[in-house]
Amino acid sequence: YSDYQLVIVRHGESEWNKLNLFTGWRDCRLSEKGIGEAKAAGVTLKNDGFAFDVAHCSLLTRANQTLYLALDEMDAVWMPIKKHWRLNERHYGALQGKNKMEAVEKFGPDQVKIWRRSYDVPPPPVDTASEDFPGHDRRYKDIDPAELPKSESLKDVLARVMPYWENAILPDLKAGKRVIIAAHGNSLRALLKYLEGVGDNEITEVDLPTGIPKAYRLNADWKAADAKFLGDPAELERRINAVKAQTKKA
Ligand code: DG2
Repeated sequence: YSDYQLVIVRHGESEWNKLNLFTGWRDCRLSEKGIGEAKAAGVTLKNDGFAFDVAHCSLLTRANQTLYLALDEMDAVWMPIKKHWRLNERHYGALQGKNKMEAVEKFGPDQVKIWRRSYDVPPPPVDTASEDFPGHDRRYKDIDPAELPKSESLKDVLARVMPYWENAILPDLKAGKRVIIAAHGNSLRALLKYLEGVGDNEITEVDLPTGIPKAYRLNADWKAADAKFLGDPAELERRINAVKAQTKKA
């Protein structure tokens, strides 16, 4: 795997993934199971011979916990970590804190699928007075409030991830550094869409599993030449199905 320069990993199962709540920019912790998934991701990376020079992470606790636990398994907690709000999860607007199954019952499966997986339809927004508006959180105090989201489609997420890719991650890659990014289901779906050139319709069928690293070999244009999920394929399928099952009736 020595020619795989980039690894992305969605955080392990969070407390709110477990409770089946839309999370977005709400800041929950990993569940016990998610802690295990994060450590297992580190073990897989170590066993597969991966090593990194720098890490990038969102400003949300669940991604930071995952990165720390995975790096710890690799004896690499010393690693420089660059953190940025542009890697945060998609802002889920007025859905944040709502139960995903209850949303299906209230709005129907088609509408909820559009909110979760469509490329360009954002969920209903919150207003700036809402506790869900990031402007009330001191970790975002230095950011122009006009830049902070009240709700985001995947397209909006891609638009705010790209400057960080161009200005922070790409320079590390171009300097020959091996990079790991710990982030979220939708911020990483946006990056994956860009790197793998996935179409606007095709991306609606892509779900990212919790805690399973995906490794990239990049081409001369710094896009995906080859990409693969690491670890046990059966476990990968189980975790992807768990994400899909969040809005499916048993
Ligand atoms: C989940 C993704 O984000 O939810 O915001 O609820 O990756 O931080 O757990 P994450 C959320 P879905 O889009 O899969 O419903």
